[in-house]
Amino acid sequence: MPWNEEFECMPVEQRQKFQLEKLKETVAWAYDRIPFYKNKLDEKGVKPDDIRSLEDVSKLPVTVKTDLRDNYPFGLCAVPMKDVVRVHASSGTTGKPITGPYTREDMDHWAECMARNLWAAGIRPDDIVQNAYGYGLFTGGMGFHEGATRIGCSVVPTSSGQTQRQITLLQDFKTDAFLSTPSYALTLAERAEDMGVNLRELPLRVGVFGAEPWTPAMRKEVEERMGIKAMEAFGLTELGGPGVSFDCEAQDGLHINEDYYLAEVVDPETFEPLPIGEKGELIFTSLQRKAMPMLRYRTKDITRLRRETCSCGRTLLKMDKLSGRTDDMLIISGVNIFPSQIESLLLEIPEVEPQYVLVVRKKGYLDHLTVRVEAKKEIYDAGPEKEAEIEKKIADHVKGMLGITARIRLVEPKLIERSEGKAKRIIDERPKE
Ligand code: ADP
Ligand code: K
Ligand code: ZN
Repeated sequence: MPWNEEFECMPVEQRQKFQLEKLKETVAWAYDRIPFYKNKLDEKGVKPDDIRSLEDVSKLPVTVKTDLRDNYPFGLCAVPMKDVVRVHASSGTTGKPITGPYTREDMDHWAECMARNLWAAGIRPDDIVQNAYGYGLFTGGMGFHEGATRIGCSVVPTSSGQTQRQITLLQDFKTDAFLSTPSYALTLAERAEDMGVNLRELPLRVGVFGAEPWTPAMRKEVEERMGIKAMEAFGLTELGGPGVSFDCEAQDGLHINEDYYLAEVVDPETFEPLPIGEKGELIFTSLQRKAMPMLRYRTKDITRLRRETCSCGRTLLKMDKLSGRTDDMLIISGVNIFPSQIESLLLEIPEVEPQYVLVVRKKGYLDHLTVRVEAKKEIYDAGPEKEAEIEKKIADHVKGMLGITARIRLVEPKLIERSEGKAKRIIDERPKE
């Protein structure tokens, strides 16, 4: 049984009627209260009344990250500050942060979306839930906290870091569920091994991981090393944080909380809407947010939507697990590569740890890729010849599978910085344009 059977299993047509009503409300709300949106709609000659079907969403202007930066901190806020009860922010990598204000009602909806996510992962009121997403401005910590509290779990707000203490608490509290980024899950698993703690023998049963890309191979690795089921969460600050989509027991794509988010996939270059089933850039329009409604936000995430009846009974539209962000795409020898493709290949090589960074440099007109990956201890100890052999083996594998030439550099164990939140996988040494 889902957390909210009515909305999660609603017949598609009935839900679409609901979405259309909410879409009209959202467009009018944004138009009337946020000068930025009024100007953008006026420029396009679109009035809120022009939205008569869900397809009409494509008449609306798109919103991009720089729009949020330009309107920092509260230029896109639709309500007076007395109605704002929470502000989160995302630092991004460059420039000013972007903010996410919430009304009391927005907070209530967020908790609902997150409760659906955690419930779908099999988390119940009698579970002890250790939340190792960072608490603070980052939406992860508080978002998961709200959802687990809504279910009625016993929430242990460890926040990220202090890995040894996390492991002690897993043992002492007999934690049932662990929440963190996937890269931190790996950091934790590795530290437990170093401490001589076998996580597989603990009561720990499930983890819900998100906020950064991870491959199906990495999911399997985490499941095996921790002895748990590894479930997934997806979201972004611009749309209120985690709770946008989540996977179910089928572990086959993520269900979108469609009564809160209208999803589209477009061609990333032309913005032309693509039919369901085609791969492109994911765009979301919020349907119930009051403090910061979002019209057609370009996520830069690449995926495919699927309308199908899931074995779990939910009728919510599905998105494929993400293959990458347009921002992270590398063009090596003319081939488009996402870091996730390299990650999948590295996980097939037993002689290395799945701890890696990709270094991109420019040589002439071409981008060159160096993969730094940690050797397992016994390989490192065996010396340079053994290392060279493994480097060649990986390079051949990369060439064979992806058609690109990459330099592979095995580095000593524990050299690559361990992630406590989102892992940094790319070091870009190309000159800035
Ligand atoms: P930032 O953009 O600064 O990283 P956010 O915390 O808002 O700030 O990150 C949102 C982004 O994180 C998404 O657009 C997506 O690229 C990535 N992300 C979130 N959840 C997942 C997930 N489950 N799988 C892959 N990527 C994810
Ligand atoms: K409880
Ligand atoms: Zn399902």
